[in-house]
Amino acid sequence: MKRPAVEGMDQSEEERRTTSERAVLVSVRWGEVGEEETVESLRELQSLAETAGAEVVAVLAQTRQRPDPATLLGRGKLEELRLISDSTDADLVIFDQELTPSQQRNLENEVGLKVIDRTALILDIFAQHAHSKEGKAQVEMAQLRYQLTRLTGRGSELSRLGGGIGTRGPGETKLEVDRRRINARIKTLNRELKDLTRVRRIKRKRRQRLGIPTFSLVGYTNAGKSSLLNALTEAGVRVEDQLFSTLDPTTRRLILPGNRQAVITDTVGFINHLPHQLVEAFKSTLEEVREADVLLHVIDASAPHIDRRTRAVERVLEELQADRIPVIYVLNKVDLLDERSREELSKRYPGAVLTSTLTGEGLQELREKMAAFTSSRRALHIRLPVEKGEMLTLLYRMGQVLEMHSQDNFYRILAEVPEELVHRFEPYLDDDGSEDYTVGVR
Ligand SMILES: Nc1nc2c(ncn2[C@@H]2O[C@H](COP(=O)(O)OP(=O)(O)OP(=O)(O)O)[C@@H](O)[C@H]2O)c(=O)[nH]1
Ligand SMILES: [Mg+2]
Repeated sequence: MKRPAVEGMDQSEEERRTTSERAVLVSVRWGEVGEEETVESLRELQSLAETAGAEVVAVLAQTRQRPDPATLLGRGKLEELRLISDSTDADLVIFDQELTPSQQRNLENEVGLKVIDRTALILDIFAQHAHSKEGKAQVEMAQLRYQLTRLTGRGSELSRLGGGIGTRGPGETKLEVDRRRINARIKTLNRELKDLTRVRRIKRKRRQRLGIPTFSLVGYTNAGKSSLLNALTEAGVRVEDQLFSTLDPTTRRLILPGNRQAVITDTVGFINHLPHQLVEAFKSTLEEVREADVLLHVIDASAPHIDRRTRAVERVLEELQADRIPVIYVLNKVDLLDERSREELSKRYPGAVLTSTLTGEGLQELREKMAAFTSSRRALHIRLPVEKGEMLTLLYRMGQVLEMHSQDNFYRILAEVPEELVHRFEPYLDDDGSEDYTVGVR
């Protein structure tokens, strides 16, 4: 709640946070980057800025042959930035592109305002949203690592242009510490995190010993992962229309059709250009993803440029070495789609489950698919007449198609099929070379 500032008294930290800073957004593009991509990226930067508590007062974009090494922006645009910042009474400038420490310094000198980049902004949001001990430690670690790369003997210049966005830590620690102290702090945090990771590992091992399959929700931030966890388990996890509302992993039990026990974990969302310091620092949280038996990749079906977001998520999964875990695609928020986009998306994401956590649509289908993924499965080579569309649908709905190509009037398919469905495909088994190995759940 916003309290009026009392005259003559220092503004409290809470009040300072709720008084929004006025931000100018800047994007400098070069090379082959399309117009559409720039607009989308700026829109996302705006939601990030607003999530951090800023008010966006102006946006400036420039496309150049190549970036200016000293300031990214060319001279003319730099002048324009100065004018806009003045006339809008801005407090800070946020660049969509990563800035080197010297570019940041040059820009701050030229504009006379605090200048931060996308990475610092994301780190700031994480700092505000970290609640648990582990979350705080991880964010602080990421921030210190980021700081460390930017310490080029410029002392405590950060304080020169004020605090606020880009300078906040998860505690109220100011980030003006020198390299030695940063390194010492990183060491302590490392130790703390190791202990916390150990506890989490023990719990996970116990589940694995009991043979309880684990699902992990992954996806772009704001796709509806926490909403889905709540809808499937009544977990009561915080859901908000803002970016990165979840940082701490939540694990819940759930009973799938056939009375099968499972657990499902919700964790931090991904984004385009997720700072690698964060991925690195959130290793223990993200271990939940790497150790899952099945991933539920939640996609906001109503968002623009879905494929780009999906790719961004997949890139992070690769970075986490989680890209070989079986995936169920969940196209969420379908209540916002018309019939045509639904059909188009179902074609583009074959086998995906269309859900709405708002109307409950698709949730039962998702439960069934999850149950199918937990039974042991067999890899089959299948030769299916093209007119057997319903069998293909079944394969996509309950199994996982690994390879498929058409030949004459047949599809030749390699797919993993739940044991209890194998008999339905027996008439279509491809004789040559059907090595059927059993794929079990760890
Ligand atoms: N229309 C519609 N909105 C939804 C649906 N599912 C979730 N939302 C909304 O989408 C927003 C984000 O939902 P969350 O569940 O917090 O998303 P998240 O993926 O956990 O987001 P982060 O934790 O921030 O990464 C909220 O405003 C939800 O109310 C849905 O099926 N339909
Ligand atoms: Mg969430």
